[in-house]
Amino acid sequence: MLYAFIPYRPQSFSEEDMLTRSRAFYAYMDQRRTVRDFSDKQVPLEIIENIIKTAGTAPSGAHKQPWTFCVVQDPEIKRQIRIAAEEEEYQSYHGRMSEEWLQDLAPLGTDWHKPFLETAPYLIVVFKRLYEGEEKRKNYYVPESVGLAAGFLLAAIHHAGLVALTHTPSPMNFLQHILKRPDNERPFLLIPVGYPAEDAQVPDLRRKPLNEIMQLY
Ligand code: IYR
Repeated sequence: MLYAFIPYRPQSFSEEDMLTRSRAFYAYMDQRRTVRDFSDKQVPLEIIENIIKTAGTAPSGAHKQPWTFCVVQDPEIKRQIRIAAEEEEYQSYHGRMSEEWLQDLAPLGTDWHKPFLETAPYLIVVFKRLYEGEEKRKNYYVPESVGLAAGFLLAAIHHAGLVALTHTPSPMNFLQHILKRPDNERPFLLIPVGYPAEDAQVPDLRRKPLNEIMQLY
């Protein structure tokens, strides 16, 4: 069955306004930084709900929307997640990650301690959904779709004036168990969200310039 098709007339702008808007949006997005030092200051739940609604506007294969965003604010569940994540991360930093990987991470100064998993007011755990329903109807381009939604999520978090960390404890199947997710879901990203700590610092890194990331044909 074909969808009903309806007119699409998005807002449009003059070329001059498009230039101004695209420059301003780039400048704004370029201020986004991954943060590892969080304040414990509370954030109204509705802001998080709006952010997740925004993530849910991402395109997806066959419009299957193969994602679930679990929002954890309960301190006890955050504690369980921290304990489990730190156990895995301890193993990763002490033998599971290759020498090359550890060298690549060294400039970031990360280690197996993950206090932000308890400090941040919310943990958004993004799950990908491999299939739907009893009859296991397939979802398509699941990692691409969920990756796009996660990108929208990060942009919405930044736009709201909050900060986030895209955390990937590995392996992260403990999230499946702690959050009692169904069999068709797999954890994709663990994203603490909140305000930065007053003394938060970020590495003074540089983003690749346009000529290194764009090829014009
Ligand atoms: N998951 C670990 C290690 C880690 C891996 C990458 I790739 C990073 O960009 C950062 C950290 C951790 O969260 O510490």
